[in-house]
Amino acid sequence: MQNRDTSIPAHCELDQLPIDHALLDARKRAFDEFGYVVIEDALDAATIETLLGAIEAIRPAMADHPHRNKSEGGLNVRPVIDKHPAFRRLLMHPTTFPTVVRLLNHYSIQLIQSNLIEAEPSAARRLTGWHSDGGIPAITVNRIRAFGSLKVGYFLRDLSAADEMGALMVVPGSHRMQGGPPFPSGARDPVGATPMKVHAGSAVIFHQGIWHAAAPNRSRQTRVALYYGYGYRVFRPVDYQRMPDHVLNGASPVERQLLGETVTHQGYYVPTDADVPLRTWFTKHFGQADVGQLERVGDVALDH
Ligand SMILES: O=C(O)CCC(=O)C(=O)O
Repeated sequence: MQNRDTSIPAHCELDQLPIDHALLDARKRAFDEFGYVVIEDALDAATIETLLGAIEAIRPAMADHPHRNKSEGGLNVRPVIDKHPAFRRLLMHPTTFPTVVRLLNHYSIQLIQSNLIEAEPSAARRLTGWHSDGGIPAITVNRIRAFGSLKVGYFLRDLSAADEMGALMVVPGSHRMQGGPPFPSGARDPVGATPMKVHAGSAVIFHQGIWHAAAPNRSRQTRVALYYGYGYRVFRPVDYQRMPDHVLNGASPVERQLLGETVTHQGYYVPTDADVPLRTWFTKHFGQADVGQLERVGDVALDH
């Protein structure tokens, strides 16, 4: 396997990101209803090869990583974005990033996690059981997860040939179900469980509230997935506090925002334009974002 990392551009210029409003609106409707959207061919063959090469490049150093899955082998590394330039370059990938922004529908967002998970074949275990995302405590409204984040799952090997190849499974619409989907007595999977039988290079973008798991992997290949989570900056990141300098060095202002940097004292909570340079691009393409009532707080002249 060649360890090339040139196929993904080092920087993605915002103005070069393709914006197809009809497509993004359709994805938003599907995401709101079903809790996920599939983007086929999100990664081209050269990019897949680059990423698989990067995984091999980090494998020796990561073999003893504390988050490695001990039960079945395979890598489980988080964050992964700081481990190789190829992972860093997925931060604003042109095929997924406009959709991420449209679905979150705001500019005050950032990367909250990045995870490489390999699921090796196993007759005995599935790698990840059923859950929705969001940490402790779960923030719910009427027993439904509040929406604060989503994940982009990139799948680097074909998972289309059978149901049990370690694919991501979801219960469509379960982000809107109070208390989650029903599990029939004795059943392994909840009602509606659906494996994402995607081709190599596909991305699945899913709402944090959707119930999901990894399918058992009874194939002969390791399932290789990269998950990049994005969320509103009023919440904490999942798997880092501050990105290392080697990741931040050379990053554009928007990339620094997405990598969790801020400029002013309350920049995560009541951001100035310097804290959220993505705002200019967002407003140009998607209009004014919701700012609640907070822009009225502050120095208000009494005669107005
Ligand atoms: O694909 C997997 O192994 C499960 C991923 C998952 O559950 C997650 O990212 O929250």
